[in-house]
Amino acid sequence: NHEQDVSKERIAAELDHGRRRSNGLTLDVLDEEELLAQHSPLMSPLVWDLAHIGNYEEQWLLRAAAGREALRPDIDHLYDAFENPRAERIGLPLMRPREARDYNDRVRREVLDALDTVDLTVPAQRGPDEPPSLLAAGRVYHLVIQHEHQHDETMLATHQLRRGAPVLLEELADVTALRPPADPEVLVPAGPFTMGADDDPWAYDNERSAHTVDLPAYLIDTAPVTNAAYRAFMDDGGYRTRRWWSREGWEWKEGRGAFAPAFWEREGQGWSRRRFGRREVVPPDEPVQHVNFHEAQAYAKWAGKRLPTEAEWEKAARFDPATGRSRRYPWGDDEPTARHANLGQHRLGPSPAGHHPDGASPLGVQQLIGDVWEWTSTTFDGYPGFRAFPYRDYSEVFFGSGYKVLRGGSWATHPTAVRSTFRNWDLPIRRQIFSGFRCARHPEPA
Ligand code: AVJ
Ligand code: FE
Repeated sequence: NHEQDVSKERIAAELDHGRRRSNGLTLDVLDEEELLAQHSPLMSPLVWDLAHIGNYEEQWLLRAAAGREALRPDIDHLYDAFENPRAERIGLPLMRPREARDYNDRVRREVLDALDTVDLTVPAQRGPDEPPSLLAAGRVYHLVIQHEHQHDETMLATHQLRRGAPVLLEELADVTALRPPADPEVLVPAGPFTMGADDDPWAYDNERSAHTVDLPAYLIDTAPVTNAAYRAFMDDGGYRTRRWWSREGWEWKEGRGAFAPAFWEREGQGWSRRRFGRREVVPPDEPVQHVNFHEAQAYAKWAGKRLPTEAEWEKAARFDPATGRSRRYPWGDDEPTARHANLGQHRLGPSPAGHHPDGASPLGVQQLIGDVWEWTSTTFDGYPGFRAFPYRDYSEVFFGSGYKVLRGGSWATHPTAVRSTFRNWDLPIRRQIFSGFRCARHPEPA
């Protein structure tokens, strides 16, 4: 029952977790110069993300949800993601780190003050022609909490692109039991399942509404594709063989001169990689990450398989054949713990394939949530009856324009910011994100 989860104490605690994390990626670890610098044209200066987080919170939790007067309407345009492409943010008159910290603190104090008086028990919908309520079930708070964590993951991608001595600490690998799946693939039987969410107070507009999707039977990998498996593709000339690649994929690869996942470097006969300022041998058993959609698609074709569609991914990640019900997570409806999934930046990378057996789906598919975002073959679009909430620019403006859907979250994703219905999207050429994949295929005729 999701209703029970909606408490103001929980909201305040989650807001605090997000802020500690944001500060831990910025003010606590980098000097002013590094915070103001642009580490890659793909990314914002970290101080932009930081003040954007505060400004977003001001706009949605202070002004829109609590009806309070604007604190800094003059800066809205600086921190508007659409007005300012990432590569241009360095040229804006941005707040300095200290100013951003003071601003964020001030917004947060007022938000917590207003939280005491807002009513989260209002109906979700007043009338058929009224917009859905921002406050009902704490929905707008959940969106803002997730927004901060999404930017924290983005800031981690900036850290990965940054040069210089390591600044991020890795908690000792608290990897759970290694119990690899019995088979490399499982058969998902044909039939309908419920895709998307109606009553989840954390769901974004693009996860709604719940609808029935009937799928033919398919096979899906029980673990994400590993570095070792990906190397077999590379060693077999995968990056030199035209027929494994789509036209756009080949064009990207040739234009870029790509020959391996991002951050990999040749070392003797093997490969090393850069990870948050350290150089290390590529671990064979970890899910491959920093591959883009084209690379994932080429590997799948080489392997005689294909990428799963988004619906196939979601069915594998929540359908329980015993009850016919769709769960919130592969393991059930309980919120993730370290036992279930590698989420929340405890490690600075994925867990080796075969870990987190307690996070397996009823059909025995592992590591669907956490570790690496998984590319699907589906172009990001709205579900039937889509209705933008709370604003068109969150999802709707990206529909139908060639963004590919990624599912399941990564090691860098906070547990509140992912579930089996959560949809992420990016351009097919992007690989600075913590992206990997698993394959699917048509079952052999019996
Ligand atoms: C859902 C990760 C694609 O970072 O572009 C952040 C999330 N939206 N601020 C992004 C988002 C507005 C979004 N992704
Ligand atoms: Fe944002």
